Amino acid sequence: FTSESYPEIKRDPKFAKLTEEHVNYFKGVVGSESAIIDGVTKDASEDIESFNSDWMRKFRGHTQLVLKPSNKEELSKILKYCNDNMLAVVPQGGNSGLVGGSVPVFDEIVINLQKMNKIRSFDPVSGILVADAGVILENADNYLAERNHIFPLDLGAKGSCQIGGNVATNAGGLRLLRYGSLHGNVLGIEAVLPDGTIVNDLCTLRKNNTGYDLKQLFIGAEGTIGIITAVSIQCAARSQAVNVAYFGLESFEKVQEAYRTAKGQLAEILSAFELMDGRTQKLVHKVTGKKMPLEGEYPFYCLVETSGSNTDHDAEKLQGFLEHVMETEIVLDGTLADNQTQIQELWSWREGITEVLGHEGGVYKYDLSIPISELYDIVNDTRDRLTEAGLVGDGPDYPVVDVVGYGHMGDANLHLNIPTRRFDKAVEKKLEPFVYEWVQKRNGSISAEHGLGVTKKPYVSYSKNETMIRLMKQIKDLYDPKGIMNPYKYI
Ligand code: FAD
Ligand code: 2HG
Ligand code: ZN
Repeated sequence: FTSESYPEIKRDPKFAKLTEEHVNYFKGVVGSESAIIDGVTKDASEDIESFNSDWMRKFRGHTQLVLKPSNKEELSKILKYCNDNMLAVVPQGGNSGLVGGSVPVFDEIVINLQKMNKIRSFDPVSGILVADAGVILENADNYLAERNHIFPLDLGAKGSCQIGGNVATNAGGLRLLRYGSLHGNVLGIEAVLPDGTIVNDLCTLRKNNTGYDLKQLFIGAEGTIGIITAVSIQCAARSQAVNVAYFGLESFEKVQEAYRTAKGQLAEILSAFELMDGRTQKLVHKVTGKKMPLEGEYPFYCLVETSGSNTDHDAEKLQGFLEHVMETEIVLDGTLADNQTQIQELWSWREGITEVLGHEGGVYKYDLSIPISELYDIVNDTRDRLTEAGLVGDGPDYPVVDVVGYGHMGDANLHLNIPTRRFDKAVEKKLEPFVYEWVQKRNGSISAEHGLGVTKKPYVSYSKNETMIRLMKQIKDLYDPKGIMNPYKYI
């Protein structure tokens, strides 16, 4: 999609168009090497295209300018100038977001945080890390690993996403079940507001009841009220003993039983419980060519991870759990990994799904919160609906390759994905608003963890009532009265 694919979104004429004078100002602030320019002057130092298109290659904007400030003072000058001159901006971290929020819709200036990438401090007693927003998640976690701690968030895009982007999207990921959401773990935030004000709320206290907790507004705001420049975050001690089991199951009822049993028997050492349907696993096999972890084929799979402090104790617990779920036929087959290589290999069958889904063309993605007992029904209902319409099948005549589901079972968060050979209006019409209505009927959420971006903005009323939307708009107007921050998205 480019902005032309959204005829309903028009470039807002209140925003100024970039001029050579603007560019000269910005170059004076960040230096020529930190301003990637295309179209205004001819000295583009880096390909601007990668900043204009998103991870899925689904959304593409037309920015002519990418700025990479090195510190909050530079950023403050940039934003104040943009605000004074009505120049729209898009904050950008690792550009791994899945809702089209991190790239421009039209010609908004991209402000990329990659140069603000220093760890500021770590306290091994409290476990509190303070780091710049542009630190890549995996780098933060490796830094913590050397100090026997763990970042409380992990996700498949860890090698490219930034912790500022993670906080801005309130990313959930693979271990939310164990460590909780960023709303609980983030203790403080430093940010720059559109008028250039530097907000220093980089508190490193676990407890602080001294008025409205304003940092929470930035968590999940997707760059619509300000740009996060640093975060302080509570990190747990890293577990010494990690084990992963991968199971094949005959039905979603059995997956639920397995989850209940895991919570009961593995209790405090359970650190992840992930769901994959058989179709996703076949797709990973087909695209990567890797041998499947289990001999037989099953309609459902789950990945269970334990993290504890005592290897013998954990192994005993896990062994007991395995014996129980096999004897009672809750699971039909399983395999266990207890060294790092095997563990990573099993995780790749879960973490690698997003990547392989895009293999044949485009993907329609829905990131849903649904009451757990009905979590998988949306996949069957959607598949039936598209099949009845003659849209799913093998071969080029059919736009839809398959309808698959996977996700964070422990968080009742399902990723409904419809991989396609091409984007097709007939498919879109069958999917929307069907999926959103389905979710609304069950009081679910149309965006569990990826955010609203440009894709979910028109549908927010399926999960938020009028009063809530009005309050959200008031917040937006208070922080960004001129509306320059990530326009056309979120609200
Ligand atoms: P970007 O994509 O650059 O930006 C995302 C949004 O945040 C945009 O609206 C942008 O304007 C804003 N933003 C970025 N940085 C800042 C900042 N410093 N201040 C203010 N606003 C900012 N998400 C999950 O929740 N769970 C998962 O398990 C998960 N797995 C993924 C796996 C893969 C393979 C991929 C590609 C994505 C996955 N995601 C997942 C999506 C997730 O949103 C992003 O990976 C991540 O949180 C975004 O970080 P980023 O630095 O790439 O941000
Ligand atoms: C995951 O859990 C991510 O793997 C991505 O949130 C989900 O691609 C998706 O739909
Ligand atoms: Zn996810």
